[in-house]
Amino acid sequence: MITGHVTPDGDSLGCVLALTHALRAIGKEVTPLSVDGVPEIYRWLPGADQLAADAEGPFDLAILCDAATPDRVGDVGRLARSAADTVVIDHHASESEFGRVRVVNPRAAATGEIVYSLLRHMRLPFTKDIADCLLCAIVTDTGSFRFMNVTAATFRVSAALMHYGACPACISELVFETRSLPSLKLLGRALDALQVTRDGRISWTVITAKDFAELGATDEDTEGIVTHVRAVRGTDVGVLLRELPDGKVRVSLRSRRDTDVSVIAERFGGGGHVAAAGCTLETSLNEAVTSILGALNAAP
Ligand SMILES: [Mn+2]
Repeated sequence: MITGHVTPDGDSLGCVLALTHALRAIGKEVTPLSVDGVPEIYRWLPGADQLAADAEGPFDLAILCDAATPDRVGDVGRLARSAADTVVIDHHASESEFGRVRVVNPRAAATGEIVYSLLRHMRLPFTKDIADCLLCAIVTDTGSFRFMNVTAATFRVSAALMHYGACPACISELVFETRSLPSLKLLGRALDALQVTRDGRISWTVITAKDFAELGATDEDTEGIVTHVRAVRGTDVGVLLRELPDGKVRVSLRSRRDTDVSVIAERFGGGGHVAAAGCTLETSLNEAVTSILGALNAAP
């Protein structure tokens, strides 16, 4: 079995599918999994229709992509725990020791970069499908090569993937420039409610359960909104808080560079990277705003 994390993104799905294609090509029997399904913007990924939300174990081998622990992959974490052997491929810095084999590189912009090196190293055959999946992983985790995590290696790997027919402009258009109508209306409401703290350091906004209901939108439609929240000139941190149907509050944090938002997210049981992190709070929306802004204000 190969799985990515809960609330999947282009990196986790791209890696799961690239590995699935590569391993099937050498005769391995693979079950690709994603507990939370596939967001609309990633349904074009080759093989996306084969991702299952659950499976029956036990498996000979569990591979976790873009996730370091069974907790991060949701319900199928139980299958990972009971698998005979385990591999973790990830670019998040974490204390976890799960996985007999751990291929973890926090300097990689995307787990897709690591998977590329692995496939190369194992001399597995590359196809356009695999290249599309891995370039999607890189394009999405770097915001189309705009984030601080991009390195020369990111471009070298991407150039190699283009050699196999993958197209960054096509992927950017599919993932970033194509949105549902409710998702755009949601962006409008989020920007309308945008606020900046008195010291001008933090810009933040909320999306309420009422907003979601009135627009017929889901949390999937909030993808990318936090980037706009952080865009206010002079601010260092952008925060998007949204009220989910189950009563919990999901928080996305983005920073330019002065604040390590992964530390803040970890304090509330979440995680991520220095410049991009998230967590979920089991409080009211107002309490969540107070807690998160309080923690950010206290941060150096
Ligand atoms: Mn990633």
